[in-house]
Order: sequence, then structure tokens, then C-alpha cells
Amino acid sequence: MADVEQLQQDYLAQIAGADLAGLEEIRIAALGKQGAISGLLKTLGAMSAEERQEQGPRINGAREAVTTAIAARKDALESAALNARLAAEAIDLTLPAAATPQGSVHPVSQVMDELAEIFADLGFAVATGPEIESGWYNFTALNMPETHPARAMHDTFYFPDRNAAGEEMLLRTHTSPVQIRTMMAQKPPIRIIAPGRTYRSDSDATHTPMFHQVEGLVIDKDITMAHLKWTLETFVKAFFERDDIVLRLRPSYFPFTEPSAEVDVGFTVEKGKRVIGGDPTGPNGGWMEILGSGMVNPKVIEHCGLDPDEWQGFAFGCGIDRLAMLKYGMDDLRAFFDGDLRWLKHYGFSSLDVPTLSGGVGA
Ligand code: 2NL
Repeated sequence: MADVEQLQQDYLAQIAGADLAGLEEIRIAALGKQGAISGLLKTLGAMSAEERQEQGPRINGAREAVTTAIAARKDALESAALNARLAAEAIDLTLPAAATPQGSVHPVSQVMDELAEIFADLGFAVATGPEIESGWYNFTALNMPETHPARAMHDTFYFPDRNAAGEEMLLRTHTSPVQIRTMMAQKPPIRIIAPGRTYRSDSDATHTPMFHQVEGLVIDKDITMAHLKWTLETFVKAFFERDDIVLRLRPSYFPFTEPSAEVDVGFTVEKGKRVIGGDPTGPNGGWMEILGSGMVNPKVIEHCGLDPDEWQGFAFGCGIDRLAMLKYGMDDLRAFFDGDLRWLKHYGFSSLDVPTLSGGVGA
């Protein structure tokens, strides 16, 4: 059987010149089920013991030699291919990295941060509280009795179950319950703002069922509406980054304040856009309502266990989403919920900077 050695030589020669696809063909031809060497191995069974002793090592030797040669050639081809790729695909580490889309702080969160910062300078702490409240904290304590229309099913989201004390539970419709909780837990003087999520059963182009509100509360001795007006003026000027802003207080009604005042801010039209500030009585000017406010109703102070003859104060409330729209010139509330990076970019929000009215970094 001299042809075993010949067969081995032929295969080794073929292997030496084969590419990866060729190697697979050779492996099938030699070692596959119908392969030539596999065929020879099958003949061993029919041989005499003597003959098998002679042919066995030759045939098995050929099988091993061909298997080893295929593996070695495959290794060599693969590492040559890798080396060629490494040489051809040199990476220029000095190039800037490809830009990946990056978000930024949400305008509503940004405004909440600004509010905390501005009011911190005026001595106000930030207070927070639960978004699921009882009817007492959300309405009754605020002088809104069971019959108040805001307590109707179609205005407020109620939970099907009552709490352990048997009270109706609901999603807070304003952040006032945070102030109620603070007045019950802390001894005055109190100066807080309460920013956060609030909920009303309302949904159209300018109302979303979840929105954001900030309320402010001051409780101290001898607090007057003059303190209220100065505080709001100082806040609005700091927030809109302009000194030429005028406020107008209009008599109004809220159950939780007495007297109550709606607060209008003067605007002018610059480059076709409404901006806060300037002369509201001029040809391009007007008034826009931005806040509700008033002196805390003595009944509310009493509900919190304080003596209204000793303590009084002012409170105000306004929508944060609207503040953000006014400050950054955004005109569609619904975009606040879209999570569209192009929208953030359009209004000047980036991962490392937030827009200011003057537009410069750190301005
Ligand atoms: C508005 C009006 C307002 C308050 C909120 C308040 C809270 C307590 C006591 C008294 Cl605990 N008042 N909050 C006062 C006046 C107005 O919000 O139009 N908000 C969007």
C-alpha cells in the first residue's frame, strides 16, 4: 500500500497552497464521511490482524498528518489576514470621536433648579411632600370644603380605596399640601417654596393631566402685602434676568388667601416674540398673568394649629411649565413630553450648558 504515503504527500502539497475555502474542500475530500482517508480507515476492519498491524499506523499516520497540516495552514492564513487588516485599518487616535446624541437637563428641571437658587438667596428653603394626598391636606385645610367644585370627580384624580383613617385619597392638585404639612410640623417663622408635580383631570393643547407647580409661603409676625410684592418682583427680575420688569396686582379670589391678588407681568414684543420686560403701556406692550397670590387666609393658619392673631403671611403659586415656556420662548406645551433631542437643541439646551437670555456660556 505505497499509495497511502502518496495520498498523504498529495494532500500535504494541496494544503500548502490552499486558501481557507480550499482547505475546507480538502478536509471534506480527505477526512469527510466519504473522504479518501476515511475510506482507507474503513478497510482496516476487513484485514487480518497482521495486515492491520502494518496498515493501521500508516493510515492513521496519514489522517493525523493531514489533520495537523490543515489546522496549521488555517492558523497561518487567519493570522496573515488579521495582520493585513491591522496594517490596512490603522486607527488615527488623534481624530475627534464620532458625536453620540446627548440629552440635557429638562427645561422643567432647569427652572426648578433656578427657582431653588433664586429663593435660597431670599432665605427660602425647598420643601417637598407626597404626591398622593388625603382630601384633608389637599382641600379641607385650604378652606375648600366638601362642596367645593374643585373636589368634583371630573377635576381631581381619586383613588378607589381610602386610607387607614377612612379618608379619601387623591393625586394632589397643587403643592399647597406641602405648605400645610410644613406649618403643622415647624414653628414659624417659615419661608419655603414647594416645587413639584401636580395633577388635574384636564387634557388639551394647553393643559396636561400632570403639570408642575411652585408655591411659596412666608409665615412670620407683621407680614404684609408689601413683602409679597417685593418678593415677587425680586423673584421675577432674577428669573427673567431683566431689571425693567413691572408687576401689576389685580384683586382676585382664592379660598386659601384673603385678600387675594392675581399678578400680571409687563411684556413687550421684540423681533415678533413676546418677551417679559419693557414698558407694558407702550405701543408693543401688554400685561400677562403669571401668578396667583395673597395673604394666607386666617382659617388656613388655624387649621394648621397656629394662632392667626400671632402669625400671618403671604403665599403664591404658579405653573413651572409656563414659566419655562415664557423664559425660553417655547410655544408648545406638548413638546415637554416628547423627549425629542432636536427640540432641546433648538431652544439652546445642551449637555454642558443651559440657555440664558444673553446666550453666552456662564453669562
Ligand atoms: C395659582 C394660585 C396660589 C397659594 C397658591 C397657598 C398655600 C397655602 C396657603 C395659602 Cl398653604 N395659599 N397657595 C396662594 C395663592 C395662589 O396659586 O394660580 N396657581 C397656579
